[in-house]
Amino acid sequence: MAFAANFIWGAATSAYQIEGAAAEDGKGLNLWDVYTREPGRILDGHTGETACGHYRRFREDVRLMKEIGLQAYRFSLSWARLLPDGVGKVNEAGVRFYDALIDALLENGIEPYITLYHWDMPYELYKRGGWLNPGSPEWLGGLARLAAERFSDRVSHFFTLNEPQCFIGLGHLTGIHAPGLQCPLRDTFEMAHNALKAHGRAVQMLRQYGKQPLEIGYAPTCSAAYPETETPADIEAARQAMFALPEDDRNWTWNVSWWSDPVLLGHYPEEGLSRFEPYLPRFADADFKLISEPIDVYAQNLYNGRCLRMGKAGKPEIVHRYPGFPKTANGWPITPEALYWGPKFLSERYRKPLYITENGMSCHDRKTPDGKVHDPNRIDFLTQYLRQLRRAAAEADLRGYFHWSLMDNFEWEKGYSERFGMIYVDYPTQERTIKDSARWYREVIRTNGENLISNTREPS
Ligand code: IFM
Repeated sequence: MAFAANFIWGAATSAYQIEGAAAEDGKGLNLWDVYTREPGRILDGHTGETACGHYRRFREDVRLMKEIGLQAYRFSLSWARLLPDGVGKVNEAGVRFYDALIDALLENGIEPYITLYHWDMPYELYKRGGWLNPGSPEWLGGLARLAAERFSDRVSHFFTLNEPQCFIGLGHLTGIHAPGLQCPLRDTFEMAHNALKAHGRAVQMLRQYGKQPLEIGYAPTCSAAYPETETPADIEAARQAMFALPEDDRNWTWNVSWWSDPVLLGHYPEEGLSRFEPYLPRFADADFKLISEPIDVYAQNLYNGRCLRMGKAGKPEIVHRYPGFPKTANGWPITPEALYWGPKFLSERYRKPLYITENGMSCHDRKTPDGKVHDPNRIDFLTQYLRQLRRAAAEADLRGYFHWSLMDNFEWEKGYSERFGMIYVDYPTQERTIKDSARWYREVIRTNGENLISNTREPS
């Protein structure tokens, strides 16, 4: 099976991770501006204040995207750049920045895909209770309306939330991300519910104020489950594990079903309603109508997975990784199977067209004396993963793939120590260098993935 002829090949970023210009042209403070200034929060005290300087260098970055041959670029809106207080007065300089970025993309034949929320809540809204405030769905609705009114004449692809698992779990349970809280479980379920309602409200506003028919999606993350062998029993074990809930309640956000069942099936999973009962707020029936406001596409960020077999007791059992199992520079396992089994199981359950909106790896990249950045590990990683995705194309309605990331950037609590980009950024000079993987990706795009299989065996 091949990728569909209209399959989209792109790359992704997020505002706080690349824009910089944290205090320029009327931008308000967001959670990350405040959090990164606290000693000890971020490796080596890094902040996103300057990041990749994309706010000033976006034209150069769009030129590089064109050189790589990208068909699409997924970026997020800095909420506080557009609405410094989160609601109310619009910062026109912020609108002008995104206008110019969108125009530059279109002039270069690159389709813009906007993510509304990639973790950078305006600080003024945090002071009002953040996601715990029952008004938070309306706040995101306001951002969605603004985005529709100002950008949807030229942009027709929108995603609402990026990885709610992370901004609730890492931000409010473990506290390793902004705002750095370790909240009671009860609060986090209420925040999650508000975030899901915010997703629904954003969908409504995009539809109502969109200037053309829009393709709207939702972009959670997951670790896919894949079977040890392709026997029906192991496949079933993986399928069950893919949608199961973590055993440790304080780890509850790391799952697929709590975040996606309500959006696509209109209810929380039964298993969760009984397991988490002691922590749950009261849910109104009307909430589920809002949360499951119809969307057009499902978007999945997907980096790796877990191997499962069916145990003797008829229960899924984890197959532990052997010593020396391949891993990325930040220690994530390299499991290409995730890009076959993940899309397959997600499509079976949710029956929606699917984008992979993030996938990639952190490598110890550096510029060598020949002036280049050789990243064979990334090419190998992507070759293996994309072959599996190509296999999934036979069983899932796959619409596109966005590499994470377009360029090296601020990797949250790890600062600038992790390099996920296809473009190398030398932070002291802000010089960009296209890595070998980007040149290779250009060929993937040009051949619509056919070069992934030339001279090599198809994955079985
Ligand atoms: O950099 C992050 C991104 O912001 C969200 N998804 C995972 C990426 C790599 O950690």
